Amino acid sequence: MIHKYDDDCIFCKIIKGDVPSYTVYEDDDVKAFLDISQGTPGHTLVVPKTHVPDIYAYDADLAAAVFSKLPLIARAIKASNPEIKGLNILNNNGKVAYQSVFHSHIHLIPRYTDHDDFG
Ligand code: DGP
Repeated sequence: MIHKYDDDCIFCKIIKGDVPSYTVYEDDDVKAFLDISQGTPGHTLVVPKTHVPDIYAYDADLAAAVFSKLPLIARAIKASNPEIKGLNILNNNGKVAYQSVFHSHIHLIPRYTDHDDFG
């Protein structure tokens, strides 16, 4: 796959290695790295290596290449810490949906404690 690169995109710079990140997983199509916030330890972002702004720009091949990796990466996150009890998977599209970086990415957010407020 030929990867599109955007000079102004922070995630393109991370993928290229020009901005440092902590890599969780990488192959020809995707890179997974720790989110800078780490408000929840292990919070990981999975990004396509080609610059696409959001879900609307995916074709079926790119969707398969990216989303098929989620179980593998989820298992790696779970295996990294026995305290992890669950995982949220989140993908924001558009400013009103709280997207702040316009290179598509999927949040994998591990959860550590049991709580009863989700019903
Ligand atoms: P979103 O709001 O869904 O667009 O999430 C963007 C996420 O990207 C946010 O949780 C913080 C993360 N982020 C922004 N800049 C950087 C960076 O330079 N490095 C890393 N590792 N994460 C970043």
